[in-house]
Amino acid sequence: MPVQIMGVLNVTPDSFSDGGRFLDLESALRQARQLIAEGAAILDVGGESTRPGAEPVSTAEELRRVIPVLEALRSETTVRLSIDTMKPEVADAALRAGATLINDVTGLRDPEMIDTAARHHAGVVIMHMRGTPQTMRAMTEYADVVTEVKEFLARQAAAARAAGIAEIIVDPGIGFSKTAAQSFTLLRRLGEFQDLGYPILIGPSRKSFLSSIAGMEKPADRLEGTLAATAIGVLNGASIIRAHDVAACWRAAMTAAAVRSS
Ligand code: HH2
Repeated sequence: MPVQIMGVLNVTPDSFSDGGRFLDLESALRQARQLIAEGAAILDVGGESTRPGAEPVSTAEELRRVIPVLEALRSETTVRLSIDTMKPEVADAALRAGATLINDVTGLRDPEMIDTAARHHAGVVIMHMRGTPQTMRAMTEYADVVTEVKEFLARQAAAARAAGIAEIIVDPGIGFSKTAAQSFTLLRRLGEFQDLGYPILIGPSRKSFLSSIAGMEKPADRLEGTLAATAIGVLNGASIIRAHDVAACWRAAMTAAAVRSS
């Protein structure tokens, strides 16, 4: 399976690594053009931070942040547009504005999200997380993290299929209701998710699980860790990497893809 990079475009004041940088339309579009030039096949536009403890955003505010960006991008590029949201109303408006993929970090737990994707013939990224970004830090007790995450993804993918959704991508949710050790385990055992039969997406980019390693406490110091995680993920079967540093991740992913297919 070819490997693609999904470039992150956070139109938020508070995202953990790039909050506040792309809040106005012009800087968001400039960043989008940069990500496309670096090789992003998909742009993932988000208007609400999901970092641990982030403040929830109203539907109106999230729409105000993402819809103008999606509309402008749709008129100037053919790159695939994804909406990173937990709200069916935001997903619906985003799909009408030109997105074709819903990236839902709550893994379609809201049945309304499944209906929205089916109605628009959109693809979905089903990500595993327990609780919400506000509560997930205290929800990291698993008998076996891989087994439980796989079971959740299988169940949600089956519900999506039953609703007629044709394109399903699964994501174990690195850093979401996982300890650092559990995130490392998910990367090491990512190959086990191939049994599900769906393309696998991972989002290790700049995440705090890397901060458990000396020298990577700050998000700005996590590029090499991100690239190592990217390469391991691709070697273990990931076909989409969600990334802030698109050019670097693309090179790391292509190297791992060459090893995988050798
Ligand atoms: N990680 C983040 C957001 N969305 N979606 C998927 N499918 N997988 C991920 O791992 C994932 C995601 C968190 O990263 P970021 O968007 O940079 O931060 P924030 O949530 O603070 O905006």
